[in-house]
Amino acid sequence: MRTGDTPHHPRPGPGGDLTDEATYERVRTAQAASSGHALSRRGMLRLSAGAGLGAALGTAAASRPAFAATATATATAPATGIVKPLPPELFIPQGTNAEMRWEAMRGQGLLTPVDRFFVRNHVATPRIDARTWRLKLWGTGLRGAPPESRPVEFSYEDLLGMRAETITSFIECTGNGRGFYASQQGQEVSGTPWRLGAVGVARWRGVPLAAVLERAGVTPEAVDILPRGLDADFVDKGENLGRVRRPLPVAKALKDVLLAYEMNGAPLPPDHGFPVRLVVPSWVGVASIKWVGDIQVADEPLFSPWNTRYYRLFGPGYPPEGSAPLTRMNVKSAFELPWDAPLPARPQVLHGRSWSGTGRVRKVEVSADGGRTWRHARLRDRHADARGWVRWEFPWRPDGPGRHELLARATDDTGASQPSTAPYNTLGYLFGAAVRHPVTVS
Ligand SMILES: Nc1nc2c(c(=O)[nH]1)N[C@H]1C(S)=C(S)[C@@H](COP(=O)(O)O)O[C@H]1N2
Ligand SMILES: [Mo]
Repeated sequence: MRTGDTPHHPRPGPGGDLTDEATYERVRTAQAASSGHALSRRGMLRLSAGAGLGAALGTAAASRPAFAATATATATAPATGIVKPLPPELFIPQGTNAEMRWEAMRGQGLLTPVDRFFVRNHVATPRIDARTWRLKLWGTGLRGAPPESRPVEFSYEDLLGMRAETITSFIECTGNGRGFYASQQGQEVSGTPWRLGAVGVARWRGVPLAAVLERAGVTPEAVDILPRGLDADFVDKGENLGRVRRPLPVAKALKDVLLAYEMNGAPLPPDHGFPVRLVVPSWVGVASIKWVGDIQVADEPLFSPWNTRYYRLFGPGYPPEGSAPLTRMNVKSAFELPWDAPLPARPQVLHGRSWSGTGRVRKVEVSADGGRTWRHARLRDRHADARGWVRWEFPWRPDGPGRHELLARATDDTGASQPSTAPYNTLGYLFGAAVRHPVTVS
């Protein structure tokens, strides 16, 4: 829920409602064609597949601004680069990332405590000094078009002094559930093989990005913003892709995006973006840039590897340059149970949660016989924030000892639901099928 009075009236962006994926792609393609940058689809594919995308496109990646040096980016915990403790009862290690164990949500309220909130890091968590940190806005979409070398600046104190807003929203990695493409569908995909624990819901407090953009002098001609993290350059198989950054349409930026400095009532922890991160509700997790250092505001479409070679759907049925850049997350459900949970052979109540980036969860059904029969679960949080999740309960009497497969599927108020198989894509994004959760009754 958005609190406080809300004087920001998001106007439709200059190219229509770019918060919708299909519109986004159509408008962007037209804009790219007319902007004189001759960024054809084929050209973009070539660039995104080859080296030096940022340099070739002349975006923020190309130049290394002097102010990058003001961030003190140092790796911390040697193994993962993650600062907070990762006790094995709460987390599953996933390289530089940490996945939440779903049994850790059992008995919790609507929020995911920070001690178990998943971490998705391209590189190590940087340690940033809030006293010297500055948020810098620059680019052709601001009045007077400040260059990167003389940006409009905001200190941490400046942001704390602006009118705050609080929202409850999930952040979910686009690859959440990716492991099930292989284990449940026999399909090979690349990327971190998460189960369902790359999602968390928190209460985020901060300044509406709209207020900061307005104060910085955003013009009606602005089209895209490009927030960039202060973590180290991301190197993919020997290729330096620069710092993590992903363009966001101005329409979405003005709508409901937060520059958050608090998570669940405390200052953002280092791993989740201290001092300030973006929270882009309902959208793919990568949009919520952590440790944001600067934001380019442009009067033309912007590109980075994170909206060209990643975070699109690739594979059979998709054009060579991929689908439109991914925007909203899909519908998912998870049981608050260990994987391969041992369960007693008596009547019991199963618990879980469902969430959706496309609407409010209205219905959850559970199958305890591998998907043959389904019964309604009881929703506990029908009126909870639509950008969070709902908890549900399902009374179950096991029909006997042995291995069972539990499935849950939710439907939101747009009618979006969870199919029995997820459409394949090579990078394993948006696994929205009902997950077969194994349990052993004895
Ligand atoms: N600067 C920066 N921002 C980032 C990332 C990153 O590696 N660097 N990872 C992104 C991805 S892919 C996800 S899913 C979310 C994860 O947020 P969390 O680690 O707070 O759970 O942060 C996003 N923001
Ligand atoms: Mo992600």
